[in-house]
Amino acid sequence: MTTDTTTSHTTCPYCGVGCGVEVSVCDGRVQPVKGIDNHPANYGRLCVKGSALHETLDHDERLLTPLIHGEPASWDAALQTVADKMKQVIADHGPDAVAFYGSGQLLTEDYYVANKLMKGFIGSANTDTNSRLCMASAVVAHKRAFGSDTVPGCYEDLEAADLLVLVGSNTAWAHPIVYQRIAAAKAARPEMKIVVIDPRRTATCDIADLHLPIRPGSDTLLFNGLLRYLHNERATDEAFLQQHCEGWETTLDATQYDEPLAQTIGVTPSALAQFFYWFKETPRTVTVFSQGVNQSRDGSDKANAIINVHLATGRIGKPGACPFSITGQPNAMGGREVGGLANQLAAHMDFGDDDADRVQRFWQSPNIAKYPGLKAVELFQAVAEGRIKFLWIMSTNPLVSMPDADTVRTALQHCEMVVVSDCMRYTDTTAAADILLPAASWGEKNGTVTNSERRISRQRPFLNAPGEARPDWWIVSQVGQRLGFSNAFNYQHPADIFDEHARLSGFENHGQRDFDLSGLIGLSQTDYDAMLPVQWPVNAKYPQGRARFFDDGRFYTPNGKARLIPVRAQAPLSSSGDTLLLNTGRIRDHWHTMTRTGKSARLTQHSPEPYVDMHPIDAAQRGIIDGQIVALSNTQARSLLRVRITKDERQRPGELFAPMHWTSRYASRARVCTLIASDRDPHSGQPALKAGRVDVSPYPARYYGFLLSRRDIGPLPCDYWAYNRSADYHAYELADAGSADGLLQTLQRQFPGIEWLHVHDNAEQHYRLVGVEQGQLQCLLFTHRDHRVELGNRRWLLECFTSTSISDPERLALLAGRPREGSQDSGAIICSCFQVGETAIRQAIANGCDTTAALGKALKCGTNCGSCLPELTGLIETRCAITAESA
Ligand SMILES: Nc1nc2c(c(=O)[nH]1)N[C@H]1C(S)=C(S)[C@@H](COP(=O)(O)OP(=O)(O)OC[C@H]3O[C@@H](n4cnc5c(=O)[nH]c(N)nc54)[C@H](O)[C@@H]3O)O[C@H]1N2
Ligand SMILES: Nc1nc2c(c(=O)[nH]1)N[C@H]1C(S)=C(S)[C@@H](COP(=O)(O)OP(=O)(O)OC[C@H]3O[C@@H](n4cnc5c(=O)[nH]c(N)nc54)[C@H](O)[C@@H]3O)O[C@H]1N2
Ligand code: SF4
Ligand SMILES: [Mo]
Repeated sequence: MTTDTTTSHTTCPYCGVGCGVEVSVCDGRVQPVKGIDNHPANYGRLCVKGSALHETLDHDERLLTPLIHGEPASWDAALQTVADKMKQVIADHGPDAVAFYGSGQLLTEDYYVANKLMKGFIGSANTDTNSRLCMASAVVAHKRAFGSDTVPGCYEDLEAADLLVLVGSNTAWAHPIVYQRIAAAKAARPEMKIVVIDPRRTATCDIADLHLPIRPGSDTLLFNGLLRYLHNERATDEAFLQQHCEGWETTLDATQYDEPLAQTIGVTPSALAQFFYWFKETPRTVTVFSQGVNQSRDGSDKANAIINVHLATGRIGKPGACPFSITGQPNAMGGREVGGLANQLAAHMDFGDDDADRVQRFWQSPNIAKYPGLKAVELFQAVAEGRIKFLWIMSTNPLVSMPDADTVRTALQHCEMVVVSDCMRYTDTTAAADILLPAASWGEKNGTVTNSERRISRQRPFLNAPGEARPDWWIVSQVGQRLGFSNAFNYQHPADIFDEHARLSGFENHGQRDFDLSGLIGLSQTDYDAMLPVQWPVNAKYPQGRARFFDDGRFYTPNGKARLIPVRAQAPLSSSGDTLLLNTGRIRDHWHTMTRTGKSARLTQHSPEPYVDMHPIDAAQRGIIDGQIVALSNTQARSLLRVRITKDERQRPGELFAPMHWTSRYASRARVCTLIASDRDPHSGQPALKAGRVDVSPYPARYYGFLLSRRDIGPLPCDYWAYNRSADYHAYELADAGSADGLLQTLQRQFPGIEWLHVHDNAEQHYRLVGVEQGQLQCLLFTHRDHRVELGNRRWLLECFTSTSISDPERLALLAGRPREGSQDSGAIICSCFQVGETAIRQAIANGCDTTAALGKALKCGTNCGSCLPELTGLIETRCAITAESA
């Protein structure tokens, strides 16, 4: 028997680390993916999300054909409808009445075409992107300081640093392979110091020498304080400041503060002193910053406060020394290159006369945008006010990810036409669309992405797109042609687009612009296919790419000097009265709105439910007990989440943390963005997504429970439900303040004529219902008034859905919720790769495994992607603490 295997090298579609992924397709089946050994981002490693990529490629819930008002349509009809509407709106109301809203998950080629169409041919700059929610503050800070949006360093700098400061970055979960590289560097050089600055004690703190749990919003105060300290200690680099910087005096002036700094920012004086001292003493310092900085009402100032201390100490452009804005999405950086943000034109050029003229000549465009367009929040406001009448959303899910997301939903209802290009049929945003366009997905698409260290890598296709799905560049080009711009959008292959993008970057550049791919002009399709990962710029001076910018002390400002930016610190955020601060962000195994990771049972099990972390004091004040459902509410919305009362000072009092990931597809009321106000940074327009304000109260549940079903039942008629699935089952967690009657009726409708076994005890709201059909378990509902009552061995129950038949004695066991001979619940899955649960890990630790290596040997946990290593360490440490206490 022969097997037909093809192997491709591509790039992970998740985070900005940009890991190389090797995919083999054997007789049409995608094999478990591997890291590419010599890819400079990951050197063979993949994190748990990357390792599970092959589990997310099925066509379940894919959008397979264009839909006009829910009805299948031909591409021709859909594209013509879109183009006709755009023409009409532009004719009647001008170009600013149409808008695009894109994403850092588009490939560079897709993004380039969308940006060119809007800014160069329609003549409006109303094309913004979810990068507004992500990197916009860092972009402002870079441009203010360097005159260009340049990330100065590279991943090797993180390994070479003697002091690594991680600010508002949960690297362990959000950039796991960078984290592993840092952890390995620290293991090799234990003298390397790591400082984490984050109000929460995150998994990233596990490798930290020092954690500063600052009050949220106090980063500018902290870094201004550091600058003043460095000045007082004469630890600034006077020569560098003199020769290569300006703005020092005014910047220093702005760092005045009156109150004792440590107290104001909420850390101990000794911890603060330690951090300052290490910073002063360590020339090789890298400061990594992410959303705890960017997503703030003063995100740009926070970022400049960080860059200021690097400029003042000359710690930039040197191995192991730079400020490092780490990007979130796989192509956040590519989006910035093409000009995806409404306030950029293209190829790192702005709207000034020279740039606009240059880009117009290059594109031969009839109508170039002359001024910036609306930024995301304003853009959706303009939709709500009827100023934008046509909106095209590509590769993003704003009804989940935008602040005040319910208002965004209402805005779309007022829009004359909403077009959504997505790979998936059922998202909150596709539900609001008039026209749905099916996009090709990862594995089907062909193009390039740029990671956090400016490294361009190829995403190569290894599957055919299903149904009628098409690449985004093709979809946009087709509309461009139908708008009458046939020549400008006559692309045949992404390589054509990449070539044009490279040519524009080099056009009349003469070293004036940092972004320059002139060395990649004229690649044949074969060269493009074979392109190896390379860091921009790629030009005559740097034919192999450039690892570090500013090593020559030259910046992209008119006089070539970097600018220190005076930033006045605002007071830290604080809770007021009963209202608590709501911090939001990521969890380890989910990606954004879960459209891809929600398909992998392995990934879902790490955190199967939407939750909120709460400090024990706040919980006690409100009579909240661990594990119950709580309501988070404010004037905008109300959410229901499972509460986790935190231990070990993981959470500061007065502050909550909730993951951003859950959508209407996965839970009844867990879109936390509905609770967040649209406050934003005045310079970048980036919303303060980490700074919600909510009241919290116990949800008066009459019953709690769970439902397991062989069939997808969709949204359930109960107040709280949270959904996850595998190939064999669909699982729901439940709670409701009313009776379960509606739910029981739904089940009877869903499973007509099947055999039901049940027991119930009304007083306790204790139901056990098991539905069997033709000897096969179909459905199972267990409820109880008290969420603490353990209703059965969940893992075993789920396994029962994999068996083809259930024997008579087993039915009774099912009703009891436990296998007859009694076995232990494996507990929460800690190691997703090898499906190792907490129970087995605790057992092994009790039996003497006192290192992660020993656990790996005994159970294999932690030996593949390594994402669970921080948690394994935590379990070992807890055990040691208990042993020490009882000794
Ligand atoms: N698993 C996973 N990984 C991802 C993603 C994902 O969805 N899932 N998404 C990717 C994307 S697009 C992005 S942008 C990145 C984001 O990566 P990160 O920025 O690392 O992730 P977040 O969890 O959003 O936020 C980081 C931390 O900021 C802290 N923080 C909140 N307020 C403040 C503050 O005022 N000051 C400071 N110093 N810290 C604060 C939070 O407590 C949180 O721990 O992750 C990328 N990687
Ligand atoms: N509360 C809170 N909100 C946040 C954040 C936070 O920390 N807290 N973080 C913000 C940040 S940093 C980000 S980046 C955003 C992310 O938020 P979103 O961009 O809204 O989230 P995604 O789930 O990544 O949405 C991508 C969508 O595009 C589809 N898609 C995937 N690939 C393709 C493709 O190739 N083509 C097309 N056309 N569609 C595709 C997916 O199915 C999905 O529906 O969330 C922001 N919102
Ligand atoms: S760290 Fe994980 S999610 Fe990020 S690119 Fe690498 S494999 Fe993908
Ligand atoms: Mo992001």
